[in-house]
Amino acid sequence: MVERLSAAARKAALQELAGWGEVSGRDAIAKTFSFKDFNEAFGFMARVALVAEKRDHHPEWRNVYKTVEVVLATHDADGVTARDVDLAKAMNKIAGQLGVS
Ligand code: H2B
Repeated sequence: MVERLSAAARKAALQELAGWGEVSGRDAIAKTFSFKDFNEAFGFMARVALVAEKRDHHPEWRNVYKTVEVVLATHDADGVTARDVDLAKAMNKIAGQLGVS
């Protein structure tokens, strides 16, 4: 079982993760991605879904038109772990490939 990150480790990880922040009242990290249009937002979600399924680590997310609100936590650990940090990095990379930070 993967370990929850300490508050200090989570903070350090967040400094390397553009656009990600803490969720108030919960041990989780979040980012809202904003795309050009729905097509691009859904394309992002489709790409991320393939990565998430491969890693067996899945986001909580909500799409409204061209935005995708993402919350990451490791449910099995009831908090943020390295698996969330790694998925957040992958999401930033995929968004970057679509021309969005
Ligand atoms: N996703 C996330 N975000 N956290 C988990 O703890 C988790 C998951 N666990 N996806 C996986 C699936 C687990 O439920 C299965 C049985 O491996």
